[in-house]
Amino acid sequence: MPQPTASRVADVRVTPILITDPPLLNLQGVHQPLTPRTVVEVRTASGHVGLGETYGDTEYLTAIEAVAARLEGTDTARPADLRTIVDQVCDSAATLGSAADVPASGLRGKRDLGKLKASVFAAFETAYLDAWARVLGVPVHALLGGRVRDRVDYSAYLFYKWAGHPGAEPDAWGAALDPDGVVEQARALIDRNGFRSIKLKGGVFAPDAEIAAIRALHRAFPGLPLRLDPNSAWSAETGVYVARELAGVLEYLEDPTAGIDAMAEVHAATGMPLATNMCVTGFDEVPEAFAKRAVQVVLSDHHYWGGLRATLDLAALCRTHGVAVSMHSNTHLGISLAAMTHVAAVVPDLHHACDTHRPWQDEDVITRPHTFHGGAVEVSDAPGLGVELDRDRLADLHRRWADSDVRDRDDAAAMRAVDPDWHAPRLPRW
Ligand code: GKR
Ligand code: MG
Repeated sequence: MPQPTASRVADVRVTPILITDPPLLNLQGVHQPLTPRTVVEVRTASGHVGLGETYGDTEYLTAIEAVAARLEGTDTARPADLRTIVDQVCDSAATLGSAADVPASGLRGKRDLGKLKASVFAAFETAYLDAWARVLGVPVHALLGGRVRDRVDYSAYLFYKWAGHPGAEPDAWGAALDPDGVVEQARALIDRNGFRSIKLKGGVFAPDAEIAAIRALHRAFPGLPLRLDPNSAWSAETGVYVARELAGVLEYLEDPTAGIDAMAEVHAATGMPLATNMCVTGFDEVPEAFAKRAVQVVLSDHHYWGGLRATLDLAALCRTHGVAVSMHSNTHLGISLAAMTHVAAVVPDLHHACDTHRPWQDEDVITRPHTFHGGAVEVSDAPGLGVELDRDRLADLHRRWADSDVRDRDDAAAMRAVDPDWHAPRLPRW
């Protein structure tokens, strides 16, 4: 048995990094050449190190650094103490300044203090669970209740895309700006990773152009489940139109329109299953959305739902109400993918492949980046998350952060490099 003090926190390190990102297009603009992430390390008295990875934007980094300074002596086996500290830090306006009242916007639904707390808690909870599991010599999924599958399926996540960032050489993926380009991109992602379902990020071109791209994918990959996600770019009326055009072609339509009422309207009119990572992104939004039958698939994301255990709570809630659960993703590296895979391994009724941006990143901070076989990541039984930090790589990516003035992800600003008048469109755009 480990000593009772073995799981106590001796030291915490927070490392902001910048990672390269291709020019992926979305409703708001385009991914910047460099995007921030934060890596959290929690070292226990026994010398075990637990890892967490999350957003790197200033609002998160400020809170994460303030929390990190108060964690020494807490017990990784008692995340409740962590929650108290996160609450205290995030409730202190002096610590957070204007980060506490960011207006609702973006591609991940509402932004409020509760969601900030959930995100900050999640970054450390993953590291605590990783550390505690390493102390015990068990995988994280064992602490979450035990895996019910050996592999977790992910989908090919397609983006409309420029050939390269403005002023830079084309990248290896090339451009995808029409149905042929989208099909070619799908083929490249599937050839390399074996994905068995496909998601297209929409909201970039007018709905008919995106309908044409989905039809082209349907012809090129008959039988593969397809999804389209315009990030709420459409009115309810346009959502109904697209849902009717793509009936029988889509597995589900993701966030066709903004808000619970409009989503409910699209579903009621068409019967199309609707998924969301925008109109239900916190537990407080669940009752109304489920009562109005606005969503049929909730896309969980431990990074903002409040961690790995909260993800399981969400899955249980969805199960109770006959709503499916799957997983949302944002630009991320291997620590996040490991955490996503451990929690997905435990959810009993996961019937849709999870999203991941990971194939778009060509660098990582772990020594043995994951590979996808048949579109799936194998669930690790090694202690903790089963990944080890590549400290040289982490130092390189931190140096890049220190040498740069990029501190926040801003897709609209990146688009202004090409179109100086660009601003994220008012909704609905179509
Ligand atoms: O990476 O451009 C992107 C996505 O649009 C991302 O920011 C979204 O949060 O993938 C996400 C989604 O499913 O809405
Ligand atoms: Mg989405």
